[in-house]
Amino acid sequence: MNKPHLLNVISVPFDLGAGLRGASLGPEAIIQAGLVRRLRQIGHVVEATATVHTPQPPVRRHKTPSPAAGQPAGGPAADPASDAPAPADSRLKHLDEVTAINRELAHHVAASAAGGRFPLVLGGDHSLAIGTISGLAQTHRRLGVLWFDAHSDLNTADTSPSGNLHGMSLSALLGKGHERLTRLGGAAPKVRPEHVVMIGLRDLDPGEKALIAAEGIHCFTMHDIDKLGMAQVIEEAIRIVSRDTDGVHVSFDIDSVDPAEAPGTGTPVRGGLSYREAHLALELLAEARIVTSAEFVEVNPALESDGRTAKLAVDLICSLLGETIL
Ligand code: B3U
Ligand code: MN
Ligand code: MN
Repeated sequence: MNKPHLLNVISVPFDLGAGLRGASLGPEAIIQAGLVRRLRQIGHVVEATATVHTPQPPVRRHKTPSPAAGQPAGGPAADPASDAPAPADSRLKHLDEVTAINRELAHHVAASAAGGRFPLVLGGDHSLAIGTISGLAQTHRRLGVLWFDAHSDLNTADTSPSGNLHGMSLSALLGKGHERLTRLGGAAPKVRPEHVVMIGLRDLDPGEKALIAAEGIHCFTMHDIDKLGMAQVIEEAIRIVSRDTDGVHVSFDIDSVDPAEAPGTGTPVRGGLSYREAHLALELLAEARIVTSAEFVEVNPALESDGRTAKLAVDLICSLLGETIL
């Protein structure tokens, strides 16, 4: 295997950036599925695992006044009687909580990266990429980002159909959107569009498509993957994210994988990566030895009974970190 990494596993049980509760149960499920033992078997040194907390209502599996697992996370309601556009903040659900957790997370990740560790963040919903990548940006001035996702997470308050901040994290990192998100943990932008590659896309909103075109963001949609094959896609992606960069981060939304393999996620979309396509992508990245940090997000154990999506996340993390078949 590659040189062993000194790994910091950073758990973030937070799900208020998503429309459904339950992704906050993801880190514990991934750890319980044997992550740390498997990483040590590969030969990595797993240093003390940290959990990043801020106050949020507990996820309940039975009916209570607070949102139940798998139920809408709520947020400020729009006034249907008013035609006037709502001020930006009221269309950003749980902005205070998302800002607070990401500030905390950015500190943890920045300290880990500055100490030469490999930060491995377990979410939680994908709004956490704001904290992870803002933390990384403190040591990596020119970070390459591989964003695996069914969605592009490039909405802003003006384009989002939902107001859910997990659909706005990448735009915030590119400097588009609310200042509290774009300037979290340092000046905007945290990453440059030419250093971002998106893989697995199949469900985009009109404003997201416009931003991709305007910024020239490199995208490999499911159509491209079908046509080219994952090996070629990753070869091209590696070339793009290693050109003129000083680190490469993998932001892996488990909903990039087909719901047949990853049903435990809040916004599943048909036609995703097969089990082997997902593994091959991460195995090829491990072979290329370019990845310096990663996050795995949107595992929602409340939406399934057999824990298979958390187990899949463990398998995928191990592929990325150098576990081989032989
Ligand atoms: N684009 C939609 C849906 C979505 C984005 N990310 C997830 N879902 N997980 C939105 O709400 O922004
Ligand atoms: Mn996402
Ligand atoms: Mn997604």
